[in-house]
Order: sequence, then structure tokens, then C-alpha cells
Amino acid sequence: MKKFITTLLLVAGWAIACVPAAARDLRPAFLLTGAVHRDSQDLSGQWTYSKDLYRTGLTDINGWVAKSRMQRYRDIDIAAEEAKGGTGFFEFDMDRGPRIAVPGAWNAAQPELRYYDGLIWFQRKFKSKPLNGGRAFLRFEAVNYKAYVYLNGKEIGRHEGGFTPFTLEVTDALRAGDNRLTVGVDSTHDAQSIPTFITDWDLYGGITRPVRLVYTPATFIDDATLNLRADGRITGEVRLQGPRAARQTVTVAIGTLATATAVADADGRAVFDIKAPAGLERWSPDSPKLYDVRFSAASDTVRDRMGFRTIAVKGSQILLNGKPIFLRGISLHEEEFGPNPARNMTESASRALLHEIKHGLNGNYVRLSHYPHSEVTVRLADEMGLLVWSEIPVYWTVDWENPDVLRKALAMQAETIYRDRNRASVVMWSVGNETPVSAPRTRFHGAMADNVRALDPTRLISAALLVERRKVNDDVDGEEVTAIQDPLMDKLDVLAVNTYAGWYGNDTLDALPGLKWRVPADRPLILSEFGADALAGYRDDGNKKFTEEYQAGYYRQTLAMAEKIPTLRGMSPWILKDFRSPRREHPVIQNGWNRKGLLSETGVRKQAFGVLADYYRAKAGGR
Ligand code: GCB
Repeated sequence: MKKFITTLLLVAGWAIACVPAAARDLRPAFLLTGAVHRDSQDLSGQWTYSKDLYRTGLTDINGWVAKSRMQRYRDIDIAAEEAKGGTGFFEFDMDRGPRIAVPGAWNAAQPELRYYDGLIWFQRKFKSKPLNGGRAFLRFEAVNYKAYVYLNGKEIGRHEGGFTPFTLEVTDALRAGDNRLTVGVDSTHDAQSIPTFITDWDLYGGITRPVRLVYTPATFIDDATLNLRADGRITGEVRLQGPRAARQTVTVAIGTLATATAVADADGRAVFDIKAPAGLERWSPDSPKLYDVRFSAASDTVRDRMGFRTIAVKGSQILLNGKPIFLRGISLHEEEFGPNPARNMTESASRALLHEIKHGLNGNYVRLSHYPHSEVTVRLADEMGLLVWSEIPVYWTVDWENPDVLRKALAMQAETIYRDRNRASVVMWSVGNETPVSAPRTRFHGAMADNVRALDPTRLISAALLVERRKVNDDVDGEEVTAIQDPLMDKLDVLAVNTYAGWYGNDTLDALPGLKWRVPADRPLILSEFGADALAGYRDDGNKKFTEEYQAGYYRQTLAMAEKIPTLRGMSPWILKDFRSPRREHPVIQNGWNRKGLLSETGVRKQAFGVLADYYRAKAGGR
């Protein structure tokens, strides 16, 4: 495994620990931090599409370049060409194709696409204003899973990874006036994708998050970040790009509390290290104070809404702003309420989910599983006051010994961290979920943990680990204990485990409070998952699985078990809402839905919702 080299650089008298070389290589060419607040054109709306199950628009039968009559990305008016007659013909016409709403997963859009897994071409036309010496970028918030992007017939870039943004410069390809944007979206997953094709959720395909055409000046602020450190200083940096990036004076203003200036180096990088202003209110779930932060250079200004807080671990405690905190959470998939979700996280869709966590369950924390959720959700968590666990889908199976797969994982992590590092709500980066222990797997996760540490030393690292039930020698009565046997623990700040005793396996609910846990005494532990299925409305007094009573009983008993773990510092039971999963095909109970939600897919509360809400109310001190 390549060792990261950390260098210490002195700029203008400040010691700055630099991002190690390998991690630095993962920085995307353009970030456009704060793009949502920039001069831009939202390209959401009706696009046309063309299915391409055999990938004829990418390659011909021999694997060579596609036949021109198949190339969906051509900048051509096919009806006009056909009107001319002649020997040529076409086997597509994007202009006259069926329509589909972007953003959104195609699976929910049309019955014919419900189980479509492959390549689909999307197209829309739009008008651009003249750039007048400025620049333009297309920023995709997420395309699931691979994207091939063409503007006016010219390929402008590709991207792999279904949940992270990517930005492509189109200054030269863009026309003032009419433009034709075509995106090939390939939803297929394989043994080398992240995740692989084996998951417990609907993989969905499509342009699932907004696409924006962003206008910038020739020299612009590509990235700007600030962070409150444990020693009470606020550090950060601004990155300028463009012909006049070098040695610009950059100013940062935190609300009306403070301003500071710094001068960019020859590469357009300016660093800040200032004392936190007196009167700076710390962000917390109880008081999610956000400031308008403004970064300005001669030619450009970028603004953001940011909170300032510290997060740390001390012994077995998790400290938020220096004070111990218990994480009253729940896990969440990115799926809106309703019978036919399209993974379209509008602000109101996301707010409805987070509202149930914050005000229904009395929560202060959400595990955004199992991949980076939309920026809308993370920004709302900032605004509403919910701490966030963020993860990338290194889940169950991964081709652990393949360096290309590791590279993909590291790049995905980097894209997530660069996107969200200004969000006060995000306190934990997870490097994996339930991956079976082996030496190659632990090396892979170890490299991920090192990468996270290098890119963002200010947040905590965790992973959802598996637990083992085993007999221990010193246990006289030969009783079993629940333990974590995983060398990855050494790389983590917070231990986290998924435990399903009482659902999977043969334990009865009565046995749960008596289960013995053997976990390190000096490390914080959270239960990253526990849960049981119940079909909303399926009631029975007995002890039948899938009933609301069983699920509620399971929660009562699991919480009683949890109370006996002295180092327990939080939990995110599985899961807020029933979610689509093709693994779950019981025709009466499941019908393609994982039923471990405390809410049905349409938002009906099951009995267990009240059990957890009461527990969290008591934990929060009765508030
Ligand atoms: C797990 C997985 C989660 C599944 C859940 C289940 O451990 O992390 O993705 O959906 O169990 O329902 O079995």
C-alpha cells in the first residue's frame, strides 16, 4: 500500500498541514462550491429520452465507434434530414422521443422503465446567454451510475459514481443561443462498481439530481471553505481559478461578526487562520445557528450559509462543542414519501422526512445511508439541526484487491468531502457498511480511512461493523457475548455496529435484554443499525414476525439491551421509512419493499415509531 506523505508548508508565517500527495490528486478539476448560490440556469424540466439496451449509441457490434445513424448525441435535426431524402437514415430521433422529468429516477417515470437497467440517452435543448469573456460550466449533482455528456455533438466528459456531483467546463462548446445537451446514463452495476450489483435497496437509474449551467467570470472562486477548530481558531482556504488567480487579495466575512483578508499564492490559493470572533454562536441541533459567509476576490464573490461547531472524541465520549452528546438518530434512504418514489429530493420531500426525525422522533441525528444524499438534504440538516453520518456505498461485497476499485472509492469519498465540508451538520464520515473481515478488505478500508483523515482531519471516522456472538473462556457459565472482532477498529474514532438479534437468527425478544456485550471500555460505540420488519396495519397480539406488535416489542427489548452497554453514545435504527428493495419479494407483506420502516412508504406511523420517540424524549431530558 502506497504511504501518504504529509508535508508541512509555511505560508505567510502560518503552519499549514497539507493534504498528502495521493489525496490531493483526488481533487476534482472543478468544484464550484456554493454553485447553488451562483448565477446559473436550472436545466430541470422535461427532457426527451431514448432507450439503448444494447449500447448502440456508444459502440457498434464490433466494439468500435457507434454507427452515425445510432449516435444519439449528434447535433442534428433528424426530421429535417429525413425530409431531404437520400440514402442515409437514422435509428433514433431525440427530438421526437418520449418525455421524462429531470431530475428523477426513470424507474418511477414509466411502467416500461420500472426494471430497466442499462443505458438511456437523455436530451434537452436550452438557450445560453453570451459569455462576454466569462466561463460556463455544467454541474450535475448526481447521475446514476455512469454519465457520458455531450454538448452540441461534442463529448465534454464522463463520470462514474451515482451520488456525487461533477462539473464540466463548457466555455468553448457552448453557443450563445440554442444548445443541445445529451447525456448517456448507464445504470448497470458490476463487481467493480461502487456499490456492486448486490445491495438491499433499489439501485435506480437516471439523472436523479439537478443539472445547472453555471456562469462565472474568467477568474473565479472555485472553492472556499472555513472550519472552527478545537483551539478556537477558524481556518480555511479559497481557491481561485483562471488567468488572474495568482496573488489576488481575498476577503472573507462571517456575517457581520468578522472579516479577514489573505493573499493568494502563485496557484491562486489563499489561506485563512483567524481567531473565532467573540460572540460567535456555536451550531448545535438545539441551536442550529447559520451565518452568511461571503468570500470575495476582485472578480468574483461566493456566498454560503455556514455553521461553526467542533466535534471530537474523548475516551468513550463524543463531544459536540466540548460537551458530551448522545446521538438520537435513525437511518434514512434517499426516497421520498409516496407509493412510487423517484428519488427526487425536492426541498419539501426532504423536509418532510427530516421533520419526522427531528419533531416526530425527537431526534438530533440522522445516518444518511448508504451513499451521499442530495445536497438539499445535507443543507436542510444544517438548517433544521440534525447531526449527520455520511457514507459512500462500500457495502457488503467489493473487489477488495482491485486497485481501480480502491481508486474509485477514494475519488467518491473526495467528491463527497469537497461537496459537504462546509456543512456543520456533517460530523462523521463512514468508510464502509457490513463488510466481512479479511486482510484485503481491512487494507482497503484502512486506505479509505487514511484518505478521509488527510482530506478532512476535523471530523470523525466510523464504519458500520459486524458483531460476532462467541463464547469466551473467562465466562464461567459458558455464556455467549456479543463482540466486535475487527482490526479496522484501530482506524476509527467511533465504533459502530449493526445488530439484528431478535429479527435475523433465533433469539426470542425476551432474550435480548440479557445479551452480554463485550466492547472496548474507552471508545464510544453507536448502534448504526438494528431493526425488524412490520407491515403497517398488520396487527396481531401474538408474537408473529411482520406485525406492528412484534416490531414494537423488538424495539422495546433492543432498547433495554442497549441501555446496558456503558459506552453507548448513540444509535440510528434501521430505518425511518419503508424503502424499495428488489430483494424483498414476499407477495403479501413486502411486494418489493423492505418493511423495516417506522413509517410506511406513504408515511403512516407504525407502533414502534412511538416506542422510539418516547425513548428519545426521555434521553433528551423530557424536551
Ligand atoms: C443491513 C444493511 C441494510 C439492510 C438491512 C436489512 O444490515 O446494512 O442495508 O437493508 O440490514 O434490512 O436487512
